[in-house]
Amino acid sequence: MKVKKYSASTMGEAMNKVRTELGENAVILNSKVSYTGGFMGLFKKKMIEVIAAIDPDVENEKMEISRVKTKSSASIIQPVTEKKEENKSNRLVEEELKELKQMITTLRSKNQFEKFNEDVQEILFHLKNHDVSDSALFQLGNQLEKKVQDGAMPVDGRDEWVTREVKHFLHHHLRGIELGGISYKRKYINVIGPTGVGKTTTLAKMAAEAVIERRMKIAFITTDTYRIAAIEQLKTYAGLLNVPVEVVYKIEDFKKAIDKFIDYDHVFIDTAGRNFREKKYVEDLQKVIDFDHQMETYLVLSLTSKEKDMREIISQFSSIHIDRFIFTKIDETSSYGSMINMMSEAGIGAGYVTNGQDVPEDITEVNENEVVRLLMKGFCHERSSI
Ligand SMILES: Nc1nc2c(ncn2[C@@H]2O[C@H](COP(=O)(O)OP(=O)(O)O)[C@@H](O)[C@H]2O)c(=O)[nH]1
Ligand SMILES: [Mg+2]
Repeated sequence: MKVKKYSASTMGEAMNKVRTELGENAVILNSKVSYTGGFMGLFKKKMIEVIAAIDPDVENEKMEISRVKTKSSASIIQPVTEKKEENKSNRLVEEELKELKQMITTLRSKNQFEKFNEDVQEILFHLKNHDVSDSALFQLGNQLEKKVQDGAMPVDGRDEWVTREVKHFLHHHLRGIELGGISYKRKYINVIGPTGVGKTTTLAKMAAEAVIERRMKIAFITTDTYRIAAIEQLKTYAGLLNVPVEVVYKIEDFKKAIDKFIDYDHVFIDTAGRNFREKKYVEDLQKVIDFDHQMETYLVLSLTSKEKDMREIISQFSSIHIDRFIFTKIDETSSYGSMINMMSEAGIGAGYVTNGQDVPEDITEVNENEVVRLLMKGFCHERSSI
């Protein structure tokens, strides 16, 4: 608290002094009139004495308030877009919070695998993280639970035991479904699927294996004539492998290409996403190639897609018999369960998984061991870090 005394000949003058020195918020504590000087009671000078004070804390607080006021009034004149952005991000944060709350509530309220032994729960949660379907998980859970109750789970080497059991389960779960890459029993190898999933890149990887490792005489045909870049892309790979390419615009070109490659071991056919959605294309092509005996068809799906979309794609391409799936871009996801779900739902096995853009190396043929290896990724690590 700052206290000061002011003297002036008039009250107005005194107040002016106070205002100038202490500001508008000064408080008058006391004021009195006094007389100075003069002679024998005459000619005395009237003086006004004022004691005023100011509290610095109050002053600071007021200054803060006035700053806040300035800020908020500034926000009123913010550009509308900025305001909208702010509202949008607030809404997003609110939505995320809501989602998180829901997740916590779900986690708290039910552990869907609680009826199983803890060791069983652990593998089920691991596979659930991979998005393996609940129905498969409950089947696996029931089987494992029984074995655990019977004391079949060893104290040492539990991870290995669980891995073997998962493999055993998948063997049954996917029974009757053929896994594995090109059989080399059919001349034409055809990749179909939506644009951008990796058909051309994968076809080049598959062809490279035939040329480099199997020393086969192969050729490419492309019917993806919608984009110049798509033709150039395949021509580049063909150039690297030193094999011919025929670009096919209409069914007559197809006939000519087939004649041209009559003495080749295999012909790898690249397609545009839309080809096999067009009934006419399929009908025309069927007149030239005996699909059942001469063609092996791979439907390419990206593992980065949602399962719902994969189902939709499978049904869109149902005009043609699909021999096997190829799951691409597994390097861009950490959950591989959709592979199992799609295979078991559609009754179609997988030929390959691809894990990168590099041709020819980023491709692996699928077998049971590979599926289990992918699904168990991180499981042993999780356990040892507990
Ligand atoms: N990360 C990743 N990218 C891939 C993979 N396979 C293909 N791609 C990329 O996906 C994009 C589309 O591939 P492309 O073969 O042209 O697809 P298409 O339209 O189905 O023929 C290209 O950039 C490829 O390099 C893969 O396994 N992993
Ligand atoms: Mg392509």
